[in-house]
Amino acid sequence: MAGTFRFSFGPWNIHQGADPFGPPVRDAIEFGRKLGEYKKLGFEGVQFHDDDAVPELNDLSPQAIADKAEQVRGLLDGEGLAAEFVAPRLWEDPRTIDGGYTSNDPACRAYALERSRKAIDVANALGTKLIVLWLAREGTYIREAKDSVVAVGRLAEAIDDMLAYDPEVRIAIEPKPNEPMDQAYIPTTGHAIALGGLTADPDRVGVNIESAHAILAGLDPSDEMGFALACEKLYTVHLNDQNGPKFDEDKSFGAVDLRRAFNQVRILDRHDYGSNGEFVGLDVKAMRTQKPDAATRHLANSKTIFLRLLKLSRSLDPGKVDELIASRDYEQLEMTVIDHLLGG
Ligand code: XUL
Ligand code: MN
Repeated sequence: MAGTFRFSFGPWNIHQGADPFGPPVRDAIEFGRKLGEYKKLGFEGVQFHDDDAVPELNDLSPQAIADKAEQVRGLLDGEGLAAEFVAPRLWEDPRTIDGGYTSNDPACRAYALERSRKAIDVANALGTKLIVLWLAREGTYIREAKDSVVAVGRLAEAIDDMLAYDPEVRIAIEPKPNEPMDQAYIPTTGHAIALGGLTADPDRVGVNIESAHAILAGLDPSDEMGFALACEKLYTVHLNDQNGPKFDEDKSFGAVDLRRAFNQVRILDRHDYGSNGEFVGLDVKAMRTQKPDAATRHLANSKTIFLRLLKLSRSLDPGKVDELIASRDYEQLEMTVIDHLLGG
């Protein structure tokens, strides 16, 4: 209950503000300068896509990939930072147009497996054993395009390939119901955990729950986290917020619905999330309107909101809550929670 938390985010969370309808509005910030921001903002962990650490890795030899990743490890060590995870970026290459592991083209599927093994090499050089799989294009725009039974089998086989490639690696699947695809094959936490059960080593397959993705699926993020915690599968989180079922907004944590954020903090804290070294990860974007000199404020704000909600969760009188639960007085429980959130 009284654990402390370590926070992480990915370099893509400091970005230039481009969206599908308009170009960047802020200058690019060089990777080394981004790393320099972490400690200043109070963060200890860095989340990576494979090519955040090793740009253009498709064109590099295994030795060149290892050398470049070692160089990044040196930068991390110099800043006193740890790599939290590496995620293979399987949604930009022309070979992943129709998906990676579930592509109908065997050559494209082979590329996806090879790229995933390279991501594991990068993770090893950076000093982490955690791989995040956001299954971006593993789905369809029209149902007839793929056979869903075959597709799920291919996802399990791809994960098996990674588990066999490195017997120590752990895989955190990041479910998302849609975007970029119309329908994704792994839309929710339950799907992700069940997919892990189809693999050769379910004990090494868990989840990364993103608040916004759960909300897009019409689900409550704290209950999604609770489900994963009950299954001992919550390897990491991507906290943020989302204003209803529209495009993935990646808003600052708690910025839309403070009570929903409060309940995420509460379930994590009450069940000792972090006690096995898990980070509290953020996946938040600065608004496109934000001027360059303050384009990291969303990160600091999200962390501050988390810590303020943590204080509120820990100061909510447990005796009073238990009493209201025992008497099934949920109207008063609701008012007690709201009073507490309002500082009353
Ligand atoms: C996409 C998303 C990704 C993953 C990492 O919606 O959340 O940034 O978190 O690949
Ligand atoms: Mn995410």
